[in-house]
Amino acid sequence: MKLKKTLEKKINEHRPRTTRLLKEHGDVKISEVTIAQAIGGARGVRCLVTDVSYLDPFEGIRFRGKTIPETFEALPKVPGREYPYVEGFFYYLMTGDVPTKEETLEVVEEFKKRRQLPQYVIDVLRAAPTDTHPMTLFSQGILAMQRESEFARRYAEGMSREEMWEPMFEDVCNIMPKLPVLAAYIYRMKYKADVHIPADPDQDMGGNFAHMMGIDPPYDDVARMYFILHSDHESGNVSAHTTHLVASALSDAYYALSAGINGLAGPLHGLANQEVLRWVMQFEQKLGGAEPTEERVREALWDTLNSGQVIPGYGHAVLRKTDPRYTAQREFCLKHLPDFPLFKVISTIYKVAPDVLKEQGKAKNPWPNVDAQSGVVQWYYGLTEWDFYTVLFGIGRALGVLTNIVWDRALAYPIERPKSVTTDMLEEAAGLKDSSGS
Ligand code: NMX
Ligand code: MLT
Repeated sequence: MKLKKTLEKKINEHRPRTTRLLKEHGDVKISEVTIAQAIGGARGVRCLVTDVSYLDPFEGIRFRGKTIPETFEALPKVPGREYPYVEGFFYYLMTGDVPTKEETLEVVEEFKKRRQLPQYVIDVLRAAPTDTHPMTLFSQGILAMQRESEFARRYAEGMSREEMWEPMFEDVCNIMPKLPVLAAYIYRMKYKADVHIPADPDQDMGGNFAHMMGIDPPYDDVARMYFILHSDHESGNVSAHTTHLVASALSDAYYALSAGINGLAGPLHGLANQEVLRWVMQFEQKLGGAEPTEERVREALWDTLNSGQVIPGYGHAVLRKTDPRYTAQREFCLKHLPDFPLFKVISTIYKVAPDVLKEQGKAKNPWPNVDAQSGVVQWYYGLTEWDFYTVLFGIGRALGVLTNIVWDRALAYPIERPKSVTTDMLEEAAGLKDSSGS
């Protein structure tokens, strides 16, 4: 595969940069840690390295240096469709090179060969109680396939650190194409009377996902847009960090991704996309047919805050403006579904919520994140089962976190192991106590 050859070349070019930084400039400080950061979730502590994406608080995400519109513009598009091949984007994330149409199609064909789900995964899914959350099934499905790991097999045989990126890459190329198939199986098992649709040999990842979900075009393009937008958000977010952390123990990609997906399933992270829809539906139920005016939305948002809950889809640990992933999906809605009532409610929340959060004065970022806008697009195209939404996020997120762990092995990043301190030590550092404890 051209992708693998290009990646190998990039890795060989990159390795001396990391080695030199480590050997000759390892003492240069790039961050300091305060007590607030140690207690407060390491917010703002610079202690992770990735070149796959970078998140500027005001500009938002850049994938390999390109903004979202630049990324969509640069990559080869599926003929007759608006959005690029997900496979071409995977090539781009992995190497930093925009692939040609031929290079993209080579990945499309390779992924088709590797997308078949083993029967034992289906057996695992079917053994779960019917009320099992789709994220649990998704994570279990990934973990069940760990026995296929090339990385684990090669490690057991004995391999050098320099070689490790290669079986990691193979595992990643085996996992990635199976994820949309796994997701579609879970969806149809849970919500579509357990009636399944076989893969279409002529379709790329986005197209085949829409087909296996049983949702007509342009949902194929919605899937491509969605997977690319959700792929990566630098390295400190819970799903990326967890995947990286687990892989740093030389756990393989199956173990690491399954763990990352478990983190994504938290309501302060990826699960916020289902929470947004749940919030809107509860709000509409309470309205009982009355118009969702700005005043009524404001009242409902205050009720949420006053009952000690967060407004889902708003706020961010790094961003300090409207998430450009929100904007990209809002623009999609303005073009394709401007009059959809649910979109109007989401837009009214966008008008009102930032001022409510500013007035409350707690959230450092009162603006919406990606999750505030993603559910309405899904709902419009018929995917109304909101507890499935985070699985969609998980397929997209896998593109980024799996790329990162290939590079982690290529650059021989060591096991991650930050140091902890005790509360006594913090009190001593703050001058509240001397070392005798008094
Ligand atoms: N609604 C109500 N309160 C909020 C919100 C919000 N949307 N966002 C932040 N706060 C509160 C936060 O709980 C904290 O309260 P306290 O001082 O009582 O502990 C205070 O504001 C300061 O928090 P921040 O420093 O602004 O935010 P932090 O970096 O700790 O957390 C999030 C970031 C994203 C977890 C937080 O904004 C949040 O809970 N948002 C709602 C859930 C959500 O949309 N998550 C999805 C994030 C994107 N993703 O896909 O992962
Ligand atoms: C993400 O996409 O991972 C979220 O926006 C959370 C984050 O970046 O912290």
